Amino acid sequence: PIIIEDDRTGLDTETIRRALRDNLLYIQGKLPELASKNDLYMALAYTIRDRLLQRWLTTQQTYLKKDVRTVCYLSAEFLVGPHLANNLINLGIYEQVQKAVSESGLKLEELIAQEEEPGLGNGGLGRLAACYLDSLSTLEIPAIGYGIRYEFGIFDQEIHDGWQVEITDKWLQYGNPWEIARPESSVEVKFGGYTESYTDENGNYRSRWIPDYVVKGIPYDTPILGYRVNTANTMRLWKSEACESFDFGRFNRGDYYGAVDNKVHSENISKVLYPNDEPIQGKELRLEQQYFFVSCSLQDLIRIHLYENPSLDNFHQKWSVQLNDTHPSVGVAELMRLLIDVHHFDWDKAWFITQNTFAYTNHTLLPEALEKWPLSIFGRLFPRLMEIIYEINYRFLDKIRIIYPHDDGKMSRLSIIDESGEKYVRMAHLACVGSQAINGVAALHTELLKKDVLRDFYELFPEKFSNKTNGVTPRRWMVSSNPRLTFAITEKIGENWIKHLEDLRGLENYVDDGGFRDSWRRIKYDIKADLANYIDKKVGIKVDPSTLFDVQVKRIHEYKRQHLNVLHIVTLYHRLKNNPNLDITPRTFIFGGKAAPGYFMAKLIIKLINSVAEVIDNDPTIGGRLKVVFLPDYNVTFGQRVYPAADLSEQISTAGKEASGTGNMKFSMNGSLTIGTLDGANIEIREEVGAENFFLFGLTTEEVYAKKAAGYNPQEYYYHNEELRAVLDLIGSGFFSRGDSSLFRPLVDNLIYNDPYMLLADYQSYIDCQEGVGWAYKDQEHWSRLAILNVARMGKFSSDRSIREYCEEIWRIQPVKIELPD
Ligand code: 26R
Repeated sequence: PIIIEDDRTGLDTETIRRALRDNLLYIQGKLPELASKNDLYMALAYTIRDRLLQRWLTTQQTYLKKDVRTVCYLSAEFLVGPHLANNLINLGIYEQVQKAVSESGLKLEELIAQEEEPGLGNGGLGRLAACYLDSLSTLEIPAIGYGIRYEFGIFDQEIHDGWQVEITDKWLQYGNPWEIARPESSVEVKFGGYTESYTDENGNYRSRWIPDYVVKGIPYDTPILGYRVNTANTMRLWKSEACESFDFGRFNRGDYYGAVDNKVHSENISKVLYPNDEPIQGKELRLEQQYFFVSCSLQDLIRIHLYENPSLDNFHQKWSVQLNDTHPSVGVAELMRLLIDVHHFDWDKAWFITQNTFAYTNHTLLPEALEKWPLSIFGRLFPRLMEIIYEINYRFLDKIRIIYPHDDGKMSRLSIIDESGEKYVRMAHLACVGSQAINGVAALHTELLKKDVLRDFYELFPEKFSNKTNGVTPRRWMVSSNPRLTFAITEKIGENWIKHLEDLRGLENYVDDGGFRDSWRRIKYDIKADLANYIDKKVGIKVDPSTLFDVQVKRIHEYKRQHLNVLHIVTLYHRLKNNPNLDITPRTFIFGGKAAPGYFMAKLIIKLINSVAEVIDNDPTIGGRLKVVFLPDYNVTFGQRVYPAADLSEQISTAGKEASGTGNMKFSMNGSLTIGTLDGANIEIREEVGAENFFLFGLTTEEVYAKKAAGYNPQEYYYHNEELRAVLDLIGSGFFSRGDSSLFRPLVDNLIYNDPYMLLADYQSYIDCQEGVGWAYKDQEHWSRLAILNVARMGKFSSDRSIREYCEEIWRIQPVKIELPD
């Protein structure tokens, strides 16, 4: 007999089949014979969500009962990717569900492909937050991820005539089965207005904030299940709404449009993700977004805390709040405000709690990407926070004055307020002063933070600084995206590596096994053939799976140097034109990535890639030895397809510019070799896999600095390197732009006369290194050895390792086992 409970929780094929039918009928309201593929996907998603709910509720109940210490990850972005396949894998019911679904005449893979991914992030930072949520649950750490439920995530990218066109991402249009709205837990957030002082009933002198308007935040919760554990943590995203849908005062005065203004503005706050990983100067709405989700989250924490504790005195003992870059750093001032104005703490006690609650991760070295907000905007939107920040700064600088007497330079460099011209609030300074720990995301990055960007803070409190090298989750980036490789590995070394990635070392025993290398190559070939089919379907280009797949997927940025990759392609093309019988290793160059809509040069790079692709494709003398493909709309879903299919991973940023990179790790874990500079986590990847298994080129960070200091002149390279000059001239001449010599002029001139990212200085070294890659690939046995060794030595780059380090050294949080009731 099947009891009702089983239909919601049972994991065997028969129960799942029943549940699917049930959800289709009673949730989707569809008869099986009329159901669309999406109806079936939804029915399956609800079936799986039911199975998560029991674990989720038990997890939350356990946390409450045990009064645990919890980490709270504040992030403006969570780029989680599709949920269905990962939940199946983590629950351990992929096979049962596959069977249940196929009995209804369907393919599970097709239903999985139906899911629209939530694109609630730009790139690295947002995706890292998602990997960390996965690891937190898998390691059974009590955690909440707080962010914004953008109605429109990162835009969808189309390519028209070689140019990027942005399309609104309507990810919610068919509903989101993974979230649960909790309107009963809404909170209110103030904006604008003024502050006043008053004396309370006990004669205490206090401040209060009389806002201009108040916005309501409604939480939407999504369960994040760990791998083969019962822990399901919560990702809580806030949606903004107006407090009253109409302003009745205005409405009654006949001002109908004025009355809806407030509603429209309130709802705009969580409307859309800013698609920049570039500074967005003075966009008020972006600052409102940041404060909105941070205030909602801190109020939520306080409410949960007071539910379990008599006061907030021990707040910092129960919560560790991680600031994912400076985007949520206004939280430092907001927690002070809540403690002082609302909960009547005195300054010193509030400051002690605040400083011991927060920790700050920096994700970028680009000076232009360091957030600062004009005082004029900040003070108008948050008058009370402005007062608090002034007070924090005043007390902070008072201490500095004693440590560094008569050093005005020091004072103005450290100040939270930038007073060198127009006044700004420096968000990184607020984060540094208000946190107990500060970290970078790769060894080199942390060193550069200490030496350069945050040098004065490092001198002041060296004990706060540490490195936490990024990692990625092997559940999504190997098990889910690369089942064939997963099977091959597991067949040899068992499945422990999925939770203990260092165990991949065991693969080293098989590098000399010719049979293993053979099947390794066959698997890679099959995956490449799948991708080739997909490429043909998507963009109508035929690519040959036996060619070297050379892949660069990431946001388009000058510092990431996609155009250096193009210079290599044009160099090969130019050589083949001059010497049609030249023996080169046939390659397929695959690009993917979005450009910020306002970033002209990045958009021009996309156009250049597409233009070069077209010319090469239409040149019969090339005979398929070179192919260039730009795949539109790079996202998590496509990443899962492309990393497993790559032979070569392009990690070619100017040394000292890429904080860490995480794509570099995903490629390498899937058996692709890296060509890269000594930048970000590349350095540590090379250290792990061994210098002989990594294609290194380019200037080091020190050399980059030295060259800049000595007055870098790209023209010298242009004039002294004949091949380089020929390549740049070919692009500049209009050869790839139907004779239009003006189209790529800005790009070419920028390289010859300016070259801020030193492509020309690294050009020859890159070309030579690529030649080595080509030769190495010709020896397939040798290449397979290197690929296997790469995978075997990637243990360090699991996000489980990163999260363990955060837990031990910053959060001081321990796992809590979740037992399901029987
Ligand atoms: C201030 C502002 C508009 C802004 C600047 C930069 C907004 C967003 C960004 C993107 C940054 C923070 C980002 O994504 N950085 C990336 O973080 C990854 C995870 O740590 C790193 O791997 C990657 O090197 C880094 O560029």
